[in-house]
Amino acid sequence: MTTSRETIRINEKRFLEDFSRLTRDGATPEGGLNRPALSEAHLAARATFRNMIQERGFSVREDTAGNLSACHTLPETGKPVLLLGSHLDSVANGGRFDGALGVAAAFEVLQVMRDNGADSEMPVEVIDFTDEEGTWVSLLGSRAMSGQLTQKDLTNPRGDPEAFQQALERAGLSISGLLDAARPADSLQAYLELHIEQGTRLERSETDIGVVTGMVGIHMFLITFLGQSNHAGTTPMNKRRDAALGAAEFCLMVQKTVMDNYPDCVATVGRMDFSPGAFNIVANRVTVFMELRSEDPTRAGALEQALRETSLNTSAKFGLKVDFQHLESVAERKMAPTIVEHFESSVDLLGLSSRRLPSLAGHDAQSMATLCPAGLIFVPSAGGFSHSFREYTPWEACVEGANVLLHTAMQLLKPSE
Ligand code: HGY
Ligand code: MN
Ligand code: MN
Repeated sequence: MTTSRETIRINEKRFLEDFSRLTRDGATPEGGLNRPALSEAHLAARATFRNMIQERGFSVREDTAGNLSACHTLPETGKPVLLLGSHLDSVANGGRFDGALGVAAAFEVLQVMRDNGADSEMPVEVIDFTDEEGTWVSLLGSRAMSGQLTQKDLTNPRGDPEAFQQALERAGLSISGLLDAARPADSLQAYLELHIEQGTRLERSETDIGVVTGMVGIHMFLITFLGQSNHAGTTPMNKRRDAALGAAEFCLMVQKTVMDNYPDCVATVGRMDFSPGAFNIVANRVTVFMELRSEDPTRAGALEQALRETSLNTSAKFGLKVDFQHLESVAERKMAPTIVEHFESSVDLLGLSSRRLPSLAGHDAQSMATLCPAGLIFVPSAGGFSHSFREYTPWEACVEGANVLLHTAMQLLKPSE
C-alpha cells in the first residue's frame, strides 16, 4: 500500500522556472554558460540565488569560503544538518547543466519538503559551493568546508596568485577566510548531490539513474620548458632552443604514454602558455598545464613518474631545461554505502532503473565524504557532452533525478521509528 509520503513528488513547473533563473547569468549565445568562479557573471548568479532564497522565505547563510546556502532553519538548532547541493560556477564556455542542475534540484527538494509539512526544525540546508571547477583551486569551497584546504593549495592557484587575490577581493573573500571555513563533522548528518554524468554510460545502457560509488583522484601539474628566445627570421632552424618544440612533443607523449601503458588512467593538457608569445620570437618558455586522473593512487603515482622522465628526455632532445611542478591533488574517494543504498531504494520506489558506477569527474561530494556520509547520483548526458555548450539532459530525466534526491532526503530525515 503506497503511503502518502511515497506519492510526494517535486513541483516540476517551479523546478524548471528555478533552473531557468539560475542559468541566466553568464548564458552564452550557443546555449551554454560562461561563469568561471568569482567572475562578474558568477557573482551575478550567486546574487540571483540569494534573492531566490530570500523570496522563498528561507535563511541565507554564507561562510568565509563564499559557500552560499539556503537554510530551512538556521544551523543554530544544534541538530546535524542534511546538506544538499552542488555548484553554480562553470568552466569557461561550459554547459548549463554541470552544477546548476544540482543546485536547482536541491533547492526544489527543500521547497517541496516544506510544502509537505516538514516540521520547522527540519535541519536541511541547500548549498552552492565556491569554485568547484577549479578556475582557481579545485573543489575550493567544499575542500574549505571539509577542512582540507592548506596554505600550499592557495599559494600558486593556476599559476596566477595576483589574479586570484583580485578575484577574492571582488567577491569579498580572503585567504584567511578560506582557511577558516571548516565545519565540525558532527554538524552534518549527510551530503547528497545530483549531477549530470558527463559521459555516455547511462545513455548507452538506457539507465535512468547512476548511483556513484566513488570518484577518481585528480592530480595537476605545471611543466615548464625553458629554451632561448631569438629572432624568428634570422635564427637558423638547427640552431634554436625552441621551448615550443619540447612542449609540443611532450603533449603528444602524454597521450601515447597513457594509451600504451596506462589505459586505466586519463591525462589531459588543457592549456599551454607561451613566452614571450609573439609571431617573430622563438619561444624561450612554454608552460604546459597537465592533469591526470586515476581511481588508484599507485597508478597515478607511476604515471606521474613516467611523465617526469618523458619531460626530461623531451627537453634534452631540443636542448632545453624543464621544471615539472606538482600544483595540487584531489584524492580519490568512495561514497558512503548507506547513502548508495538509500538512493537505490528511492529509485525502486519511483520505478526507475539505476546502475552503480565510478565517477571520472571530480565533484564536491568527493570533499564532503571526508566530513560526513556523502552520496552522488547522475542523470544521463546526451551524447556524453560536458564542459561544452552541447551539454544537455532531457528535462524528464532531470525531474526523475530530483525525485530520487527528494525521496532519499526524506528517508534520511524520517524520524527513526
Ligand atoms: O573537472 C571535473 O572533473 C569537474 O567537472 N570539476
Ligand atoms: Mn560539476
Ligand atoms: Mn565540471
